[in-house]
Amino acid sequence: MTAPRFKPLAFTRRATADVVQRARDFHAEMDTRRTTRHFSTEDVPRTAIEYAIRTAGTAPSGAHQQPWTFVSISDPELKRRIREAAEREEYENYHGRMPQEWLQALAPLGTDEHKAHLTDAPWLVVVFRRIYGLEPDGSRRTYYYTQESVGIAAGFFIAAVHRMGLVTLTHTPNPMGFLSTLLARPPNEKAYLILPVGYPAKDATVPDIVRKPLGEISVWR
Ligand code: IYR
Repeated sequence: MTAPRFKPLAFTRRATADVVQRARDFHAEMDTRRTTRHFSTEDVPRTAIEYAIRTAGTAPSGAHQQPWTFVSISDPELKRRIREAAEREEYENYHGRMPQEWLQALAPLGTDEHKAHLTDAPWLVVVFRRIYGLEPDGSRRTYYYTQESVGIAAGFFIAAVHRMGLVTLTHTPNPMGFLSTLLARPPNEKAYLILPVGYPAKDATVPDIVRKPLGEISVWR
């Protein structure tokens, strides 16, 4: 057993009015975030991606096990192979594997098996979830709450990308096993999400949909 070690919390105390104003400002900024499927091929510096990953890495995680790996791909040939494999799976999804109810749920979003974002975006960041730890001697270590932890980290990543002035898309090709093969990931990592990152295309569009208002997503007691 390792004994806990503590240090003072680094914390900036803000006046209540500032708290509310900062809450408002952050919401206003996040409310302009949209998921688009239309990316420009324009380059984005690697440093920007590195900072988004660093931000994701600040997420809380079960037992602080940080069960995530971010694989960033800019190599056009590898992006092409990922797109090819994703489109092959998605063709099956849209032409028989997805039940009618699912296709109906997606209809307003206009998604289909064509995944141009996988080759247009200058970066693909594939988030892997570590389902267990591997010790140097090869033994397994149980990891806790990995779904929640990686979900939170992905959320931080998405917020970071928006904040820096770029766009991303939460893409979950199904099944995602091909990513482990193409990216040579170890058996304790499972692909969780593909996040293409870049500038939006000049003619990028988004579905004309609205977010639920506060009253519909909150309960107060
Ligand atoms: N994975 C498929 C289908 C898909 C499913 C949901 I739920 C979405 O919100 C969007 C797409 C695809 O990537 O097209």
